[in-house]
Amino acid sequence: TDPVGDLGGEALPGPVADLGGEALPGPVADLGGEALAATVRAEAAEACERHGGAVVAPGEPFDLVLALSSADALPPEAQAVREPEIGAEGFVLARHDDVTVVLADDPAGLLYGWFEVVRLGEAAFGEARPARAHRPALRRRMLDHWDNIDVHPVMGQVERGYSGGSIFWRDGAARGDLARVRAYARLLAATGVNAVAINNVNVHATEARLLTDRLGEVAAIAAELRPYGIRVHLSVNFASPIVLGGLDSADPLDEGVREWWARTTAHVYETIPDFGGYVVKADSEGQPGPFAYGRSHADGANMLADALAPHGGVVFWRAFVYNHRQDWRDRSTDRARAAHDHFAPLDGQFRDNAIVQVKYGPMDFQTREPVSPVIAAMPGTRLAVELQVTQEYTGQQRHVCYLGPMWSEVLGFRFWGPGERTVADVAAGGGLTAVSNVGDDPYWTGHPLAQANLYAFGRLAWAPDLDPAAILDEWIGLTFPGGPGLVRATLHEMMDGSWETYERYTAPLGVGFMVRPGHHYGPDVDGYEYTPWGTYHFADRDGVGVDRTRATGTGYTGQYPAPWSEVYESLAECPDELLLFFHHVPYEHVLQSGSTVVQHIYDTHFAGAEEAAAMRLAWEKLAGSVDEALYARVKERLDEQVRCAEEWRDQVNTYFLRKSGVPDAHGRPIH
Ligand code: GCW
Repeated sequence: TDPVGDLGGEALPGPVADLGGEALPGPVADLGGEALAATVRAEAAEACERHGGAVVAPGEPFDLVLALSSADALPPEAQAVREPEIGAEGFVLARHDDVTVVLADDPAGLLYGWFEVVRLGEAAFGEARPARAHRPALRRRMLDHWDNIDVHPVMGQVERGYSGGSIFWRDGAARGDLARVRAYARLLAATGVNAVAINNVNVHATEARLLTDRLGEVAAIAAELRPYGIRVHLSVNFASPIVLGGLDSADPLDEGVREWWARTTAHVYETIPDFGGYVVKADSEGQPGPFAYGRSHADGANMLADALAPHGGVVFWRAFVYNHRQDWRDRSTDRARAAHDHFAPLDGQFRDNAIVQVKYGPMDFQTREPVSPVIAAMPGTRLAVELQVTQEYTGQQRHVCYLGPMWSEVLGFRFWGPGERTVADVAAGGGLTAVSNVGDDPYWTGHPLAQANLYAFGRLAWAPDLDPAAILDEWIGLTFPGGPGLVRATLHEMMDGSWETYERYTAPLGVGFMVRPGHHYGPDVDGYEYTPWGTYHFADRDGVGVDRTRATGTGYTGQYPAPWSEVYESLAECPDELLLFFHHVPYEHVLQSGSTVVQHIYDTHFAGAEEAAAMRLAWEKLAGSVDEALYARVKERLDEQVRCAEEWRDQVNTYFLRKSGVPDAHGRPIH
């Protein structure tokens, strides 16, 4: 059968609400089933070994039962919590009569139920708990690795990676020993992630071949991820028919090209029957794409979707398309507009298994951006929202910056006002994806505390309305088990507000960038100001900010539906934290907070640097309470964070004092 075809891709009408996660048909091959069930059994046996207890045969007394709802002889405790439909990957958890029950319709649900028991720890075996069904809000919960097989001359092995080399690739090939990949799969499954793309979206020559003659290496990695319910995806090069197939075109409407993709994709599925699909960055930052043939992004995406459809695969087609060779003198071009300008007109033209993957903001993973209006503009298209777990613009895993609160704000954002659908509701049709922050570093993420971001991503993809502070609390409990209360309290003190701290000492009021070009670490206020990248702040002697209004600016505010099109347009109503994203204002402009723009810049930069120093003091109290090597690693990073925060403070404050001539109201030292 052809499950994707059943939905009639072309005909897909109507509102996003109709595109709910459940509607997208599942994978054809359920290869994972057996392997997943074996994983749950092995996990349970290992836990018994570590904590006492044993896995027993039916008929003997037990404290915990993990059962498939379809099992022939369900014990009465499990029968009691039965539901007509738990659904893919979901589970019911209950405790009654001193027995804890996990019941699921499929082995994946058992796996996630098992990890819920692990999360609860002893509490899972304490007081009675009424049966509660847990179901993932988003069907596709995916991490994209920007990993290269070869070490790229400029970007290194992992583009924007801050955790050492790749966990998948080494010395020009898939690692011989993939044990760590298996451990990674386990880690991800425990957070709820179920899909991974294993190579960079910038697909260089060597990596392009993963699709064809190097597919065996992909299969070897897939075999390690499968037992934990994680499906492998590949980033592919749009020009593959030329660079791999020897054709003279990659035109998506050319029959020979389409046939090449169909054949190549069929071969991928012969080798990896539960392969997830493709990720594509096309016509973006130098990557090839359909524009070369005068075709649209829908044409490009649909060609790949058609090749994948017979096998149940999907293509994630990125909406990160903009002109990266802009003339900085040209005030009419606005990079923030680009994704919407390119993609909104194509709504309704994408196949049902083509998912348009949209960065959460219109620019590029900045510390503070408005939510991308593309997410509201394509009701007839499956959309995935893309986050960045790797901290390219948020301290590169040298700074503590817990991103849970940012993502939670994004996912809970309501384009159409209170009571209306959230970003997470829209993303249910396509998924939530993020750039991974993991490498071959022994702590996984370079900065040990950056693990919390990986964990929070998976948890929010499963349940977007979870409270980020509660997620952090779970992570602390799982990472420092049995640690004294001081550890928990200190980590909350350091991390709960760390995103806002980072925001305070870096680019102000949503203006973005001001980072060193190229590597993007540390301050350089004018670093991008006269470059072709389209990321400007327009500071002059009178004021700062980008006029994106309809009245006098680039018109970007018009890409939002009401009420936000009005709120952002209005100087009085625009939220302070985004003011300079939407408006160019004089330095003495008074914010809603009552402060002027320039005084706000001084105040937040002094405060942010002080908060970074306080974070380090807090950590120092933990000497002796946490593992020594881990203590040292975090301490060394905090030293760098404090240094760098002061550098940011001084460069930004000095810059604006020199531009504006307005002194700090409190007379603090500005250079
Ligand atoms: O943020 C930018 C990064 C690039 C990246 C690009 C993208 C993989 O600086 O390194 O390329 O975004 O998202 O494609």
